[in-house]
Amino acid sequence: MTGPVPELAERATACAEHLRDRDRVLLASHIDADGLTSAAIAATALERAAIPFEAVFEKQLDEAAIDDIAATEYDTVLFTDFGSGQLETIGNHEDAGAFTPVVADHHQPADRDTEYHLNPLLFGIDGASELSGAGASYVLARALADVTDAPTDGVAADGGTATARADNRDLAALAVVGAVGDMQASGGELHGANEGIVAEGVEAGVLETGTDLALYGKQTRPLPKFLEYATDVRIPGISGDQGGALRFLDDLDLELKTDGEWRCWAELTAEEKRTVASALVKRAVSRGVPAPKIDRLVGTSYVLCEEPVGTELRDASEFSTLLNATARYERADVGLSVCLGDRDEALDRARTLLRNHRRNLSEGIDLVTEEGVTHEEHVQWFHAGDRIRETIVGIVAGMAMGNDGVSRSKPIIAFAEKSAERDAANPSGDAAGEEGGGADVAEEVKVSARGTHGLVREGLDLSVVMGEASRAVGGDGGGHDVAAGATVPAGREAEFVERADEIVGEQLS
Ligand SMILES: [Mn+2]
Repeated sequence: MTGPVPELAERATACAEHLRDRDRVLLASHIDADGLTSAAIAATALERAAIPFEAVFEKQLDEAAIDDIAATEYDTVLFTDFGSGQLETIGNHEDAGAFTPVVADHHQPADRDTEYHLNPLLFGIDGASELSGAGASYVLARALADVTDAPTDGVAADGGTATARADNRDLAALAVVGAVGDMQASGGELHGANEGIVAEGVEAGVLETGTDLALYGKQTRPLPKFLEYATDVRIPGISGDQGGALRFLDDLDLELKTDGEWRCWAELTAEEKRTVASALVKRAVSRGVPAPKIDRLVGTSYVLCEEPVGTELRDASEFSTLLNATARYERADVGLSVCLGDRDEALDRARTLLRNHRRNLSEGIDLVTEEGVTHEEHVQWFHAGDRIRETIVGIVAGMAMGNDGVSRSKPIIAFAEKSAERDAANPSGDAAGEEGGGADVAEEVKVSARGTHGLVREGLDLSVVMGEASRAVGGDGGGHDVAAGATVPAGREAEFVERADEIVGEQLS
């Protein structure tokens, strides 16, 4: 078979054959929505192939993490959603005979290569937009089913579903969640190699696609919130306007409540959806929203049709948000269990994490808005200290832009204390003296910067700003043009701001 991505078929088969002949495998994956779905796909495929395995997760696959992996008794390590960029360190362990790596990744490879390396970038496919880590893992999973004896139990009885399980095509749904989680649905839909995976998922009966409103929360948000919270394309009088969103819905001649409770978008009939969507477009046009923005209101929806209507698991975008919430709070175990089908304890836990995450965001935004930011000539900034977690301070900064006193015409820089995880066991957040490098983390400050796409069009590149300004004060950083981050030594924040202000001034001049 050629598999869902023909260019990768031969390498995928080589990787799969190597895995098939192992007694056991260590599976190491990245902690984010793409990494969790990658791990779930790989774990399911290994289990179906009767290859015993254990899974570990890392936020960053640094040298220490790779050393820890090498110190285990496993002879074969399957890396998913990372590993390509770390092949120098991994290769040193391979040379020393510690383990044989199998890598299913989509990030930029290091200068060194290895035999069982499955990465779209090696075969002329864009890893940033056309295939995710979960996609690469899916290609591997399909090959693994192909090189192992598929269990034939139930094939005759269950027909298509059992066949999809036997050849791992049912895992396409998770691959799509991973791709969407890695922001690969640019312009409202998935492209390139991802399309082949979508097609297999549709064929296997686990995915449905359709043209739909490209707003977040189709499955779980009550209609007024669904419209009010949609801020990607701002519609005056509805976006961010609770009363406006309610009035807009009231004016439509539709029965949008069941037993006094607002329905969600996914529960509407096709006819009702058409009525709301066309009224929304009409409103946008009449309020002067430009045509290219209005186009962005519509996109392709990826529905996991075996999941119940009205749950976040049914919508690829909501599913990935749920997984990111588990990842952000170091609960990869919870995210993985949800991907593997736990619909009880793990799903409850994941939902609680997402609720808490949203509360933390809203408290963070309130804090920034109340205390305000300091305006320099070209940038604005605030220091959250330990009052906003470093893992969410960047999102908070971005969301606060446009609030009272926080401009959208300058990038925003946010500082937060870098500290070891503040969990229940360590509520004070005092990381000093903790194991695992606690002493030096307390001396570093996390910096996050956010801009707008408008500023980027004018020349802003925050990855350069963060990189140069942080290195000027003895730190390091990078990222993307519109969002970037850095770590700087505590006490050097003022110098950092001064340098960043200069660089932004040059970029926007
Ligand atoms: Mn990824």
